[in-house]
Amino acid sequence: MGVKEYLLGRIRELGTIHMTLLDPDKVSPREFLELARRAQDYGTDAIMVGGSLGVSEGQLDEYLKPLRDFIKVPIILFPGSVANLSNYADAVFFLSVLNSADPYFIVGAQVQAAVLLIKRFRRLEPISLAYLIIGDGGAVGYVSHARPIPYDRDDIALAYAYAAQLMGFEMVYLEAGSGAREPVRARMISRVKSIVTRPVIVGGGIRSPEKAMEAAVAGADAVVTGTIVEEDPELLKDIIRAVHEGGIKRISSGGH
Ligand code: 1GP
Repeated sequence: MGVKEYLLGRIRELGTIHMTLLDPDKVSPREFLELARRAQDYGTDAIMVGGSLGVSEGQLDEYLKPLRDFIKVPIILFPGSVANLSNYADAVFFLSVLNSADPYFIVGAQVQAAVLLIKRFRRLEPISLAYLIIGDGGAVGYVSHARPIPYDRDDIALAYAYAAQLMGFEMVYLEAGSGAREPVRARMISRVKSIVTRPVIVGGGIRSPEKAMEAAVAGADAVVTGTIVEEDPELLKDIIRAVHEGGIKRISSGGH
């Protein structure tokens, strides 16, 4: 089964899935493996690997290779640049920063990456993703020259997300930026989900079970947490549980 098919199946079953984001730039290879194992034990549905700054291809292979023996959930690359590809992962979010002001981040890097995927990374499953930077935006918003959509402009987020669906993107990611002071608001998530039928992933600044559940109940198909995994791995267990509970609650009450 492909990774996309697996994710869609889990979303159908649970309403909302949880994905753990690990940044090789922030931990040692040993800690990286340990965190991935813990996240898997706690019930995360996939491991995402990426960061906005400073990860080379050789470094990525060194971090990912040992994971293959221990991690059974999919490992999905979440690249900050075209140098962040590795054959030791299962899939790659082939992402376009749709609200960047620089065409390089919308289609330039993707053309370079397409060549690499054809020639060197044939076993990686690409999953196209419209990456929308919201509010704070964090490092990724800064680096990708984004014009972040204000937290309260649900109408602009909806317009971008629906445009992304019409343009054929397989998934949409509402990103407040790693470590954001405020996560994407529930109202924006539910507004986007009222029209968009592709999976909507939400992340950035979620560091409590309450906020994670709020995103799931509002309609997020996937909730991503990164910073909290490094800061307080114990809390991750409660966050994953809250995401799954929120998703089940939403689908059993007939929500989208
Ligand atoms: C960043 O959305 C992710 O790309 C996760 O953000 O590190 O704030 O959890 P946090």
